[in-house]
Amino acid sequence: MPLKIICEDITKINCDAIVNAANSTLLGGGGVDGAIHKAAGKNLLAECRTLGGCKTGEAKITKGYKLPAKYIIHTVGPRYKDGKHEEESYLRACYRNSLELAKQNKCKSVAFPLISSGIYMYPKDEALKVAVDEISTFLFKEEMLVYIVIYDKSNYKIDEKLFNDISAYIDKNYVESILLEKCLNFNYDIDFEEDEQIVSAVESEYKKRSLDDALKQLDESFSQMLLRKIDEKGMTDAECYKNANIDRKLFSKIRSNRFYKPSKTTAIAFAIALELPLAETNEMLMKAGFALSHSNKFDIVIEYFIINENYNIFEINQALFALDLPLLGV
Ligand code: AR6
Repeated sequence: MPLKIICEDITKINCDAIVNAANSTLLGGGGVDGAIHKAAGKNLLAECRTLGGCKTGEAKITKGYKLPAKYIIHTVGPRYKDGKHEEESYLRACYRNSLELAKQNKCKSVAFPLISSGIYMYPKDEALKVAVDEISTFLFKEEMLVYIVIYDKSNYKIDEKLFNDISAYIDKNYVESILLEKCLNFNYDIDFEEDEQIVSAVESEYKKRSLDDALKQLDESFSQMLLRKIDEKGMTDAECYKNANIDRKLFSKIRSNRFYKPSKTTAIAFAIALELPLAETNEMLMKAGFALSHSNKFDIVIEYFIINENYNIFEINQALFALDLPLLGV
């Protein structure tokens, strides 16, 4: 099951377990730890006293008491000094051990704060990268719904270079598209170069196929195209829906109903999972009644990742989240 990034107070989340960024005494503190103890009530502290503390990178579980969550998994992140004191491997261990504990306790859904990224000073963009990396590795093997909970969105950071590249791409294409619209309204002549490139890529894709194949594929539905592409790529169904950040149940629905009409974000998620180039992505989207356009920031960001052949859905979602745009899959 998928990874979701959300903006929330973790104490309000209704899922099987929430994770606490604790300290090694497990007896409460500031930040998210303080908020969790406050919301869960005094019985949490009483149970924590019986646990004998917890080492950095390890995790222990308690009941959720007054929280909507059934369990609290307490993990102790590293204090960030300079990145040369095994901070990253301790932080990775926090996610791995917490997820393992959730699995042992049959949790189907777990919510994480960005461990170590507050009082322990781990740089937020790097903390996020570690979180996404460890959680997505876990989700390729296991079925679970995992949330990364961002408390203070204004502090949310993705890799600076990526952010700047995407912003430049949006500026160029979005602004051009708005100008184009204005020019068309005033009947100015305009060079349609980039959109022509897309049209000619689609055309040449069609030319490569025999007429027979092309005719057959004309009335192929979204679901049929998806299953054909999975076969052609030699993927398993699970590889495809996991790479698409889509849960197994939704995939089964699409698989069993050839007329299933997915949402635009689901359709794009599958195109990304299949690593389709732009022309084929548009072809697949058309089957579901959608298209990528330059007058929509979301579409431009998707196009940016496809053109740069970056098909990592979790990275794409981090960027979409940072830009307040809808996420793929989930
Ligand atoms: N919901 C979700 N996230 C939150 C919440 C909340 N209610 N409150 C804060 N955060 P921190 P650490 C975010 O400092 O860096 C404690 O005293 C916050 O914005 O809580 O691992 C412990 O006892 C930040 O991104 O934990 C330890 O001594 C993230 O949670 C020490 O702090 C983690 O920030 C642990 O420090």
